[in-house]
Amino acid sequence: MQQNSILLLFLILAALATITFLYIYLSSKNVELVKQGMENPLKKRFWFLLILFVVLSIFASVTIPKSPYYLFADETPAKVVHVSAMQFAFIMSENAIDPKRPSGQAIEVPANGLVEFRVTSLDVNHGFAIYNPEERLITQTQAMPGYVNRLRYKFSEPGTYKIFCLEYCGMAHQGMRASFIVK
Ligand SMILES: [Cu+2]
Repeated sequence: MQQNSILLLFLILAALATITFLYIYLSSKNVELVKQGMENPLKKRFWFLLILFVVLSIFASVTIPKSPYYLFADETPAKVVHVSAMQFAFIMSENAIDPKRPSGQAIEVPANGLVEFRVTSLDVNHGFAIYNPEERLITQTQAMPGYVNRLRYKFSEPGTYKIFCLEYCGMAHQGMRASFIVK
């Protein structure tokens, strides 16, 4: 119900914006000035927008497939790690999650193998950010209640990797951290 009214509001605003732009476009045609011999400014604008559109389309078609959403999309992961974020901890398990029974063992993942993290949250939105042994942020996703976000990565360097929450989630947010080992 609420979604429908938001969609309706969006459609009304989109229609208003279209009418406004159409009005500006039609009122700026200056037919009289063109008749008097002035160069039609709309032609220049048309070519500018066409070239801009072509350049941006080429740019987008090259860069979008390289976005992390498609990273290792057609490979089977060597290891799957289930992650449940909660105030104020990460529960990580090699089996599908049972939040009442965390494994307690440190998670180990293979170096150079494809690792898939299946990340969700048991309460509010959290961040799931992985830092390498030099404490540089290398990849991250959101932990959201009701959703499982897949994060795929290949860790080339063995060592202890840290996980921090990057989404402010409450009073003890800064203490929300975990780690795993790449071997
Ligand atoms: Cu947090």
